[in-house]
Amino acid sequence: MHGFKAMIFDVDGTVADTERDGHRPAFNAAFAEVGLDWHWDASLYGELLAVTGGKERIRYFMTRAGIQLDQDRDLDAFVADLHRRKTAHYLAMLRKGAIPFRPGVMRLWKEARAAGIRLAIATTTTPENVAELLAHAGEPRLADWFDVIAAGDVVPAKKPAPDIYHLALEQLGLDAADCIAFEDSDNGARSALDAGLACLVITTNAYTAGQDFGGAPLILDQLGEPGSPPRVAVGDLGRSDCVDLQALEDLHRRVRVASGAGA
Ligand code: XBP
Ligand code: MG
Repeated sequence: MHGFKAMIFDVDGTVADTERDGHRPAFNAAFAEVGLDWHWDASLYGELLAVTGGKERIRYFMTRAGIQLDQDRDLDAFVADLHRRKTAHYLAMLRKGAIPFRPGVMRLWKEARAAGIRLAIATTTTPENVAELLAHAGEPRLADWFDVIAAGDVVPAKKPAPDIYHLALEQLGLDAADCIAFEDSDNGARSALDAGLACLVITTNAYTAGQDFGGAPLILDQLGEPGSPPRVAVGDLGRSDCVDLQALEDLHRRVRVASGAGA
């Protein structure tokens, strides 16, 4: 018995490093496709990541840049069209296997399955993006490993709002205290913590290193693999040299004790 019953994973930045070399060029390809001279370089994109959701990010960029459409243009339709084009480019990249998983993710999912621990996804990204990422990870029918895939516009408010984690917990039929969340960003951390997921593992990336993760109990640069340990910024892995079930068991117990729920 592992004390916790499910792992809930964020996708972008956590399962795979999708933003700088995945979503970002897909956005730029969509802009070029419709003849816009917009170009999101890596630095600007890092600032735009403050807003989750591709459609919301396009609007945020337009507001920041003071870009307004002609009076007779429908902004919603314009943004939706751009985002549809962007998603097509992103899916094409995924189909080429252009974006690998981060270290330790597949290993941990296999450990969870072997131990009867349930798996779920709670992400802001478009559901098709999740399906395609999982379909090209080299594991047949990987999406079937997940009891819940909560993604995209299915909730009224995206991260940092807790909505998507509330939905995942509801669909799992589990309490937050029985689950561990995995995130990469401050927006994601706030979403998970505000949904009551105090047992939170953060794997930072180039865009999120140094952000404030709201007191997350374990912050590292990756999940690691046996013999290839992560750099641990907050918390510890106990007797493990990577984030494995033993390390997660210890973490979950420490968080429960700290919350007064007992071991
Ligand atoms: C990250 C996001 C998404 C992606 C772009 O989601 O905020 O919006 O950047 O994907 P998470 P879409 O970290 O929660 O996985 O364009 O499909 O939104
Ligand atoms: Mg993320």
